[in-house]
Amino acid sequence: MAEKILVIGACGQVGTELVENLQSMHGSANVIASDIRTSDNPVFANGIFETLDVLDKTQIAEVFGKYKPTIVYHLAALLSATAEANPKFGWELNMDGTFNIFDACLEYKVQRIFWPSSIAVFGPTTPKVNTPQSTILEPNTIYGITKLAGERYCEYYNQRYGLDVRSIRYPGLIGWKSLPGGGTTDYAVDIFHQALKTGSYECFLNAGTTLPMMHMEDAVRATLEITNAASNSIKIRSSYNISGVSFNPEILSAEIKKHIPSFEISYVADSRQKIADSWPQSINDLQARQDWDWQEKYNLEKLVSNMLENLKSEVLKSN
Ligand code: AKB
Repeated sequence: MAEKILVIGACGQVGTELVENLQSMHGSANVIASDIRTSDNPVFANGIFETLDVLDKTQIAEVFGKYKPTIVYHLAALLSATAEANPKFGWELNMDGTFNIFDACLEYKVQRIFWPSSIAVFGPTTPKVNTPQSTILEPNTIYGITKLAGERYCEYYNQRYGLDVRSIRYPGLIGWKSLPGGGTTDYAVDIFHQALKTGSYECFLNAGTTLPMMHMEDAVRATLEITNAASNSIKIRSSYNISGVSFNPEILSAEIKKHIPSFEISYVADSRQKIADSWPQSINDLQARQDWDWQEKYNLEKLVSNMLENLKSEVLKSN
């Protein structure tokens, strides 16, 4: 029987690219994209779309009842900077939304569910370099607190109710097909757009702020690989560390300069600096490599040339 796949929070940075991949793997008729808002990205015009607010249990029951999904990707969340600006709503959306979706998954006997965690589960007391899978978890942002509580919730639902939930701790994600919104790592996408449009970029993080990052193609592949892995290979039911590439704004801008020699970067740190300073610089993902064969494909050089090559035509089109 064909899988029926429901993507919740589909219009976001990860959702948009995930839906496109799922449509080509399973056929548009088997992928239900859902979000509280709509998007004019053509990917949604090609398939099924449902409006879905994860805080509205009636709407959730309608969508689950109508499609009876076998696999659910629950991506709806407020990211770090947006949640910090509205902590109560950040908690409500990220936690109550997850409770509602997990309960629906149990009720409608969903076979597998993917829920994204983040490097935001780590905090200022976590070892910053080559951060281990199991380590001190004392996040000091509301986003990180919801991600840590969510991880514990994933493991609890797996152990208590047998919910087959899989999760990875996303680093900052960098892709050219969709825009991020409300994150601390968003500079690493904005910088490419501005480099091509104006030839300069004012960065909201300081030059030396090293953070773990990943090309979106790697992130979507990791998401699909962990969700499709044999259940007995998934040993960690909270969330897996995964690593792509680590760099800071100065290193990234030097790599961009190899392609656009006149590119200039300046630095005016804002409130997102404090969030970035609480996160690790690099991640140890040995466990993901061992358990489900995780392997990234993009290093910094490949990531930068891929972003500039693909965005060039997009930016030219919009000018
Ligand atoms: C953010 O910056 O909030 C996200 C994340 C690292 O989870 N990109």
